[in-house]
Amino acid sequence: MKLYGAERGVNPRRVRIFLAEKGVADIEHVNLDLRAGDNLSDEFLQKNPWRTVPVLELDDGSFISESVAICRYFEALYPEPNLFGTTPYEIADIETWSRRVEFDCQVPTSQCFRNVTRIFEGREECSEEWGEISRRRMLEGLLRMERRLEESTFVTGERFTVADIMLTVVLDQALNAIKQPLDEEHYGSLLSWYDEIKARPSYRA
Ligand SMILES: N[C@@H](CCC(=O)N[C@@H](CS)C(=O)NCC(=O)O)C(=O)O
Repeated sequence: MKLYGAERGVNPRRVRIFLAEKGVADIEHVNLDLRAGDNLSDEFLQKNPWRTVPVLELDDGSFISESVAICRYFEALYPEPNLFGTTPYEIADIETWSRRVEFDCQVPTSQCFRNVTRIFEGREECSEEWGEISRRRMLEGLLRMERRLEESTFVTGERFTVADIMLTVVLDQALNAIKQPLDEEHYGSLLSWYDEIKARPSYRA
């Protein structure tokens, strides 16, 4: 199997952390330079018409091209450690929190990053105003996660799941790429959770 990704892309990173948590190492990694437009080539278009990474190429020549779908594929191949839930309730609860992280936190964070830094200017319309609106939405989304983490060790409760991986890449992008300061007073539980996550070996993936 071959995994097409990009070193700094948040969605490829979700898959890399997921694989590290599963202990899966026998995958060939192909790194694309998104700023240089590697993902826009005709060759890559054949692999994923959406022109995004990650993309997993299977040994039979088929492709899976959504990060969560790739994670689900690996969960089915390697059920342990479980990251998507086991009981019907737990599966639904992890899905609930994962979607909250994606819609309330990842979407505005990504929109803030793309519009404030104008990283893909020339390929997409950029708006400073939309970047700043997205920043405020990102901060609101992260405050909701702060409230959650005041009462819960991990995003979905007392064990690490895929929802924690989703929040990890959001926080990385907010703090390191956007350089958004998050103060202890308002985001203390979120930052403590982040310290725990950064201590896991999978964080280096
Ligand atoms: N929903 C997709 C999103 C994939 C995505 O947007 N990937 C970014 C990198 S993090 C990308 O390939 N961007 C290239 C571009 O926008 O040109 C997933 O979860 O895999």
